[in-house]
Amino acid sequence: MWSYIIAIICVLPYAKGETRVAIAHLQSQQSVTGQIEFTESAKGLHIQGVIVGLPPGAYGFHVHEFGDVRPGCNEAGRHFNPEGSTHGGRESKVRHVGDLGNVLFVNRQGASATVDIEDSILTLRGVNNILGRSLVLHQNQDDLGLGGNATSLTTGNSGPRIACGVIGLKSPTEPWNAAGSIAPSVLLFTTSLTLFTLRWKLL
Ligand SMILES: [Cu+2]
Repeated sequence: MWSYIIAIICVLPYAKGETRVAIAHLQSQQSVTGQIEFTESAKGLHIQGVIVGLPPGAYGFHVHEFGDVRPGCNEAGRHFNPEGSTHGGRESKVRHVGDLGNVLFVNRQGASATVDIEDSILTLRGVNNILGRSLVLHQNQDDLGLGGNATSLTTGNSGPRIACGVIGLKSPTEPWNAAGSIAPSVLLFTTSLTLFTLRWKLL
């Protein structure tokens, strides 16, 4: 009985899921820059940020499969698509996991795009985890798979890639790097020793 209680107390801090936040800094060979954050929420993932450097208009916006963001963004691979689906929009029934539709640049003291969306498909853990992949902004509007040709069903005809950034973990701090925390291996050893001692006392 006591051994179960002590084991639960020891493991509880590690069983508690902490909210993860990721970040991507968009960079380009032109003057396009942006900072986008991804925060775990009750609805999935809350994606927020601002992008600057393009004229007013709609521009395709996706998570691509690789985090290789060399200039030109051509090494980022295709859209992140673990289910092998056809391309769509963020609210389409059939879509790539990485399909985020378009961002809209408006002319407010110089054009900028405010991103503020909730997505129920993208995650920061599990099969649809986007950590280590890349966020890509395209030169043209994404037709969301409704363009009536083959490329519409793969890329949305959104054209060349003009900015990209790696999606990296921002928080929380990992247990091995947290001041005052106990490494999981030490915790396991301590728990085992406690249970072993108690067992002898109770016999
Ligand atoms: Cu793309």
